[in-house]
Amino acid sequence: MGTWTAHFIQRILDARRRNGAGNAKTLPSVTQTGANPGTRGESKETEHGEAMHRRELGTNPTPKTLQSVGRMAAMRNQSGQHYEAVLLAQEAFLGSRKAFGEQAPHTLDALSNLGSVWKAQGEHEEAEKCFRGAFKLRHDKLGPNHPDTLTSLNNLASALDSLGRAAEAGRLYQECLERRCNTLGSSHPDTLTSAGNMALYLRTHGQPAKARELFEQVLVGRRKIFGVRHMDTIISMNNCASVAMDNAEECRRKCDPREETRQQHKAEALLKEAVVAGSNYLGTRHPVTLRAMNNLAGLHKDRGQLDKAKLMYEKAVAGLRAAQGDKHLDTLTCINNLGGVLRSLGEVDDAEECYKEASIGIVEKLGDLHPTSLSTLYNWALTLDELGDSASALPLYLHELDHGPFTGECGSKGSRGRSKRFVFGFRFIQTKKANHRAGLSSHATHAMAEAKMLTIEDLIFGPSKERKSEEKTRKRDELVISCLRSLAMDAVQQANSGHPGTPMAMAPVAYSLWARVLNYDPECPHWMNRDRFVLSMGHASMLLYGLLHVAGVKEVTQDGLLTGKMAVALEDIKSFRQFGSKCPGHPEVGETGVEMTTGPLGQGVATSVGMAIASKWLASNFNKPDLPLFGFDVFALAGDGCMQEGVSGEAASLAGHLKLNNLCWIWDNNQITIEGNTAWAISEDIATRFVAYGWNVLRVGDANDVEALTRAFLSFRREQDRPTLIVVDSHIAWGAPTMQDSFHAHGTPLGEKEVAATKHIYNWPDEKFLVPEEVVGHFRQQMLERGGAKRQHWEQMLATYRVQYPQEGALLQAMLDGQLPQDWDRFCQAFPADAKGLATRQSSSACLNSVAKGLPWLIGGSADLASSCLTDYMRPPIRMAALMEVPSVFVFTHDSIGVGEDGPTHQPVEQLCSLRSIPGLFVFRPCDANECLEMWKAVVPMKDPVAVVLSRQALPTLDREKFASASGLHRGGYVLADSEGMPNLILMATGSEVHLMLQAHEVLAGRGIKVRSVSMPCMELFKTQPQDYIDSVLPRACRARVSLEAGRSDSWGALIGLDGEHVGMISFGASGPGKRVQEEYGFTVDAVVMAAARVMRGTPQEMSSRAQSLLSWKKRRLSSYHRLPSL
Ligand SMILES: Cc1ncc(C[n+]2csc(CCOP(=O)(O)OP(=O)(O)O)c2C)c(N)n1
Repeated sequence: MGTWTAHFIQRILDARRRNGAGNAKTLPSVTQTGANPGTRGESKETEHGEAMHRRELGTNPTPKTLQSVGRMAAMRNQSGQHYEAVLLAQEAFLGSRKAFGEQAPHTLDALSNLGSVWKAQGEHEEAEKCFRGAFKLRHDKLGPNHPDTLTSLNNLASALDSLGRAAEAGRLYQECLERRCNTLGSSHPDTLTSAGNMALYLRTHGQPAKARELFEQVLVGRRKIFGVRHMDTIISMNNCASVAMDNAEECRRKCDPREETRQQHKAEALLKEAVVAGSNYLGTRHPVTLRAMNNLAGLHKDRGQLDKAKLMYEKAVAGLRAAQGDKHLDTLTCINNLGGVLRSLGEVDDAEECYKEASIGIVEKLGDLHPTSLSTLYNWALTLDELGDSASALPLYLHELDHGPFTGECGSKGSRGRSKRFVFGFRFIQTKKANHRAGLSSHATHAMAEAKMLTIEDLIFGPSKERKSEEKTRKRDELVISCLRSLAMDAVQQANSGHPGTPMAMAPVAYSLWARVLNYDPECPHWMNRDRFVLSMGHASMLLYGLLHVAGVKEVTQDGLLTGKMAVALEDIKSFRQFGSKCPGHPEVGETGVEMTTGPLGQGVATSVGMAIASKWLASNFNKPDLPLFGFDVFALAGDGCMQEGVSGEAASLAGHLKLNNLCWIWDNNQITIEGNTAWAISEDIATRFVAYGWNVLRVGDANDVEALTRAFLSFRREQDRPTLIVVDSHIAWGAPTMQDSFHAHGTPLGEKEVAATKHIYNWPDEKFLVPEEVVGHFRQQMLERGGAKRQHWEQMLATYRVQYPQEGALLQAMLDGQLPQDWDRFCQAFPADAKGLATRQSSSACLNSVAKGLPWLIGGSADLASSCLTDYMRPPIRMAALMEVPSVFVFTHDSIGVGEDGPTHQPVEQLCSLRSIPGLFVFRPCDANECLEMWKAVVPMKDPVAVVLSRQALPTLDREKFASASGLHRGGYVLADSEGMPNLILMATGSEVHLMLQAHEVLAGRGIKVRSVSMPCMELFKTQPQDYIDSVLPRACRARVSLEAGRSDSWGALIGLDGEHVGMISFGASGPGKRVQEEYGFTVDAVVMAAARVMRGTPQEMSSRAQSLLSWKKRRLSSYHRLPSL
């Protein structure tokens, strides 16, 4: 728990004590049932029992002791003390493992128990690992059909479901159900439990009809076996009632009131039965009874039966208080619901009590920026307002106005139509807020004045003594922020170019993040599990350079060695944007600690999604229950421009889909771009778009509010299910007297006078590039205390990991060193000759899968197109990969006109040449399955980015007895077929055209020409060979050269020279059968033979004739338009 959170909670408790919260007016139902003595007594007992068992654990752990510790964990878990529960459950598991061995039944029970506790805490990845472990061990020991194995399977399915791996979860639920059905019969209680789980799964995954059918079958089965007074039967009643309520809602949407009422009656009857049976048989404090009460109360409320709803909520609150404690989120939510009913009944005093209690408790649990907190605080404000206490209501309204517009979290999680309700909820709240803003202005002025003295903290926690000591820290924070702002102004001014406005606006945001939240050690910036920070708005680079300098980040060479120097020295900042400076105009990955090269808007945030996936991948591949090595978070700072780029939307959609809770984007909502106000170009509701992507959307209304920013970041850290977007309202060039909020401040130096005036406003000395010791100390100290300590702890953990898990440790090290596992290519096999052949995208896919078997960290992605592309296709980030020298492999298919019927839109005749024009990128176009195989063998160890260009149509697999071995690919180009002696004609080709080349070769050789055919799968690789080799393949003496490729000629000039000729594409292709299209565009043996004759005569086709062909293609298009019948 962060110190801030602990402090926050302490303040709530102090305030409550001061306010005499223990004696506060309690709700009628609470007074009736007593103030929860059960829980308190129980917790004392629990602590005593725990201490006793711990003592025993240390000396003589018996199964009984360990089981008791496990039970304690479950009890703590139930009463919402998740952290303590995890500790106890871990203790029980580790104790059992040590005492009885890994496979002992007690150990496996303890492991399952630990999984359940993790799950309750929302740590689904941990839970999944425990359940999977228990399942595997039970499966091996007890067999697949043993009841314990199937219980583990069921648990595993539920953890996977929570992790968003729905398809896998569904399969496992189904398997569990089938196994139980086959071994126990369809009416066995365990089978019914499985059917119930399956039904729940179907309900949450959009199959309500099937879910209803199953739920009803389960209820009938349970009534038969257990009768009405059994927990499982009551659970089934609850489930069937929930389905009926869903149906009622559906009918309301479809305007079918008669069916709606019928469904409501059905739900009501079931819930009443559940409440009565639950109360009599399980007791009024049992979670199942309480769930029924809560649902019944909600139903009454929906039907306008407020008195009944009130009664039922009161009962539920009393039960929850007794069973789960006053502070449990379920209790607080129910109190909030009760508040709503009381308010509707006009019992505003009591409603206010409810909202107050719920607000304090929920803020304590979730932080004051969480959507649930915001709506509860807002409800509280409404009741205070109605009671005439506008002075108290106002700061709550203001808090909500500042942080709440994007928090329309109305739908319950997982319910159908959730995103729609989100959006409607959001609109609704916005309208309400607008009304309140208007209403506020009519409040009495003295109330305003009085209220302004109060802050939300004052209201919730009472006036605080700590404020004074915080004042000192606040002043130091301000100094760092002013320093960052001034450095940006100075550097841009000195360079006389650059972007000062955004660093000035975002300095407090970056400061809050780096100083208070980011787990990053400036002494060791290459620590693997560090949090990542991406400045997606690369033009604001001076913000990043300032941060790196003031935080004292150390330089790391490209080989990963610390030099002891500053990564960004003040001298580097002084030479901002100058030739050779370590501080170029836009940030570039290198020794400076920049994590991502940015500049093209949107690309930084898009890449941050990849980074967050990498963090999850590392965690799921290397973490162990007791050694969680990986789990870093990724933060990206984005501007309006990033949000406008399509790529950010696609990336955000994927992040929402994958539920990347380790990803946080911060949107600088300054409403200014290069030309002026964003309103000129964009009017969509960006925040709502993110709500629809499934993100957690928070808002901080003032970029200078370091405390609110910190709370927002901590709120992100608590989020379990979704990525987070923090919308920060800011002012570009904040503080500049004439430039603030002006688009000029985006990309123009402010001018000496304005810089001086702005520094005066910041209360900062008018001295250039001033970085006082105190500033560095304050910033660095905070980062070192947190990030440094975490890094050191991590390194100890890594050392233990290497000892306990040597195999994984070695794998991790190899990965870090950029080495390949031994015999990584052992699964790769050559292809036999085959005239019919395979599309290279198919052979490449087979090779890639063989490579992946021997190379565990080969990660691929293919959107949802794997079956049609068999790989992945993408282009926008290739330039960045080449610039950063990241060894990514980009795979393209549908390489040219051979695609055929799909037509020119799918025949990228220009791509090959344009890819080849990217510096540092190696472009491969293999001609058959064996070249594919050799290509993957060549690509995997490469340290450069690669583009692989594959055919969709089948290509023959060449007989390598007849032609040269495909291993020639490792030199980029090689002689595939030859004649005796020095050639007097050289043919060159790639990919699909190699086969045409070989046919022409045969004809030409038959005519006595000394022809040589060269396969050129990767020009860039060929050009890196020693000149001797190049000359041996392409002897300078032979200048009669013809290249063949179904692409544009642009990249062939260097290889064919002025005397050569290219048989390729001049215009776009056409739709038709592939072979026909190839013939139409001149890919025939005759055409190649004619070209050969021309170059051998020394009269290659003239350049202008290519232009003529293009012109005639254009004319054809024009005339076909003219032929259109006139209307
Ligand atoms: C993909 C892309 N398109 C266009 C640009 C040119 N460009 C650089 S900054 C900018 C405006 C960005 O506005 P915003 O993100 O609001 O930044 P701010 O003005 O707040 O600094 C544009 C269009 C670019 N860098 N990348």
